Amino acid sequence: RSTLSRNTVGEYVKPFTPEKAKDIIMSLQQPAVFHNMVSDWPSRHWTAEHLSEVLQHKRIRFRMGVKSADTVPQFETMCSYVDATLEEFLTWNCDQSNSFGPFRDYDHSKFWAYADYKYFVNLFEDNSDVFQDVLWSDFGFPGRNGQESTLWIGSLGAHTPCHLDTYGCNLVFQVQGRKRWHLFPPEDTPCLYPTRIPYEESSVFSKVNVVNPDLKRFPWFRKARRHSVTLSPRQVLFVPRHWWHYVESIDPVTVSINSWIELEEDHLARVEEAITRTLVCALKTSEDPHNSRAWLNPTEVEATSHAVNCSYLSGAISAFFSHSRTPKAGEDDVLEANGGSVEKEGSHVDQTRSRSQGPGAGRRAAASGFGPDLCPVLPAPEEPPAHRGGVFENDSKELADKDEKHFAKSCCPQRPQMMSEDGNATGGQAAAGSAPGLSQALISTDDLLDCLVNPQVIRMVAQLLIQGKSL
Ligand SMILES: O=C(O)CCC(=O)C(=O)O
Repeated sequence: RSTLSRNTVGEYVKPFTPEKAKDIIMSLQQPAVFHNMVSDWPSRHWTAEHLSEVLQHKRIRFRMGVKSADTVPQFETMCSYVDATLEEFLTWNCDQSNSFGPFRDYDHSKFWAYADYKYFVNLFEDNSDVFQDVLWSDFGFPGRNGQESTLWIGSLGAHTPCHLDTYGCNLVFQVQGRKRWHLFPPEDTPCLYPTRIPYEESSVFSKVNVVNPDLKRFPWFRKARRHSVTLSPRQVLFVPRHWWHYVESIDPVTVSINSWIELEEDHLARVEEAITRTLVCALKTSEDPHNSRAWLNPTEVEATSHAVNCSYLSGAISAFFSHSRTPKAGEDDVLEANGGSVEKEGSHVDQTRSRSQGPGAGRRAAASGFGPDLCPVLPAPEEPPAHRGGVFENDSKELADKDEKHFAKSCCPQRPQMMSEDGNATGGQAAAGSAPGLSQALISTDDLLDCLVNPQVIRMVAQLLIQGKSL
């Protein structure tokens, strides 16, 4: 059990020095929870009530979602939005019969509200002193504070659909209430059915509602290795690079603060993101030039033109090269095309690490830090879907149970093949027997995009572009 110690002059002694914490963050390749690292941070007192006093009449945009256990993820494009003060939010959330104010159309028993992904710099523009209340320097990032942080305030059931962040790794400080995190490792990406629609730079969404999966549509999800953890106040979760996550508020009010830490590998990720943007914008604006809102996540300002996207891509490639010109001693400075990895020094530390130290070396190195003040988030034992789910009653429990049985029989250990050797489709709709006859609508723009901008395809395109420019 973790304990909090004080030194002889009564100051808190943190379990890890900033150097040690950073060492752990930079080498650990599995999620873990830090304890006793924020006991003296002023922001530990940032309850929603406190923030409503600090922010006074500031109107904040809340995402409104339905409390349901549908199998389809509630993407941000499907939600509605309410501009309200925190005080109005708290009134709606506490006095549930209240039918006035900006939330009047939202029955509290049916909806949740989420002021999510709010950059401090926008929220506290008149009050930047509060940036000092967040001290990521304790984790080995000197000078990093609220300026590089985002705030999340939600009601019971508020959640973020399953996605991975393409840039950086993440530190999340839980301030008020508890949140349940469902995490999946990057190697399980095919089992998460990645999609770029809705499009948002820096997020790859999963088509699966991971707390109530439709296993008939997404059979590979059965193989995904869920790691679950409940994050309580004063704990800090470390989310390693490219780990998928679905996050839900399981208390009446939750407040959390996070900061994404940039990594060397982000230079390659920026090239990949620029390629993705170019393809998504080209195809979606050709499909319907007037309706970008249907596919563009509300966090994106607008669909960008092809010219802008190409210059963004060129900029990302130049930045990639300018950050990988000087090789570090002992590392390859050649681009090698070996069918799966074309890497340049510093471009992809995951693989450099596993080449030089063997798989799992990062985990082992950090394992020395595990103990009462650093708890690894472990794979969840296999549970029937009804027990792993979100905070709401599972409407389609029976259906999911049936699916489980069906797939226990039919799911093979290898990933299903899309094409047989003779080139015929063997999986998905076309092989189902009950599939609709061939029609023009068989392949939609989104079907095409799902394949074109699949992370594995984009990785290969980025590598070919970089290789072409380095000759
Ligand atoms: O807390 C949430 O709802 C989501 C947080 C998240 O996605 C992140 O910190 O990357």
